[in-house]
Amino acid sequence: TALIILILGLSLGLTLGRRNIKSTFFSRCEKFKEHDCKKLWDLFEKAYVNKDPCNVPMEAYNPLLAEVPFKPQCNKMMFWSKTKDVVHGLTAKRKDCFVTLEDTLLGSVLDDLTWCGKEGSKDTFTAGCPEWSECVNNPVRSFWNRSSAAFADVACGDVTAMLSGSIDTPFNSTSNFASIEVPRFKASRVKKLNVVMVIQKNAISNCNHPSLKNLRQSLDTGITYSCKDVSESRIQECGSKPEIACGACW
Ligand code: C8R
Repeated sequence: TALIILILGLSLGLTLGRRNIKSTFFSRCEKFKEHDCKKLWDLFEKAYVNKDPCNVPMEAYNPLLAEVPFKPQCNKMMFWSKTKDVVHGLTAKRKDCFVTLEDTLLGSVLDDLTWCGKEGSKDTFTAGCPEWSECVNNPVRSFWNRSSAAFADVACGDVTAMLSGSIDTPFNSTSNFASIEVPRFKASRVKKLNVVMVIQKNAISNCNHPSLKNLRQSLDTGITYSCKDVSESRIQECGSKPEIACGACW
């Protein structure tokens, strides 16, 4: 009996875990009208189900991305590295000024979720999946890599990036921002990159940091660069005062 209870418990746990990501996917997806969430879930699953969770390349998500391509939103697109909470604290309130990948359907549906499949199973797992750096081609990492690339591909006009003054290397070559997004900004579409250095109380770097030289050098010729040190409180103020014009946030 103990064994039967164990097996029942395990399979119930698995079903609930799966229900969980599927129901999260649908409830988040349904907030965006005019989309067939069932079709999107099926395309999403096809990317990783029944596959070795260390062998899901970026391209596995091509059919999903093709179904809901990102629209260019010139002068509003916001990129970030190691500043996710500050950025989303602002963009949640100032959708009139900025859009991040997490404000798009796919980005918001999959934000903060973990998922993977297994060879020989039609299930989606949310536990026991590879960690971010355990293997490059894991389902979560490949999704963010593929979607960041597609989001950066449509960047246009003046683009903003929030980097962190609280870390040693604000522009780190291993980040998605440095390795995937910046190389895709094209001078034919992007006029300017405005870096906002988020300065928190214990800041250790700012716009003078040497890593930003690498950022300037990796920009396509013709894209103007600027960098401004902005306190976290000023960013929050922009979020809490809708009367501040987008261009006057900092
Ligand atoms: N981007 C990357 N990673 C994202 C993401 C996103 O939009 N959304 C989420 N939730 N994540 P980091 P970075 C998760 O190291 O590497 C895009 C991933 O699961 O602070 O420079 C976005 O457009 C991953 O674990 O930043 C942004 O501009 C971490 O967040 C860059 O790429 C990666 O966060 C940020 O990527």
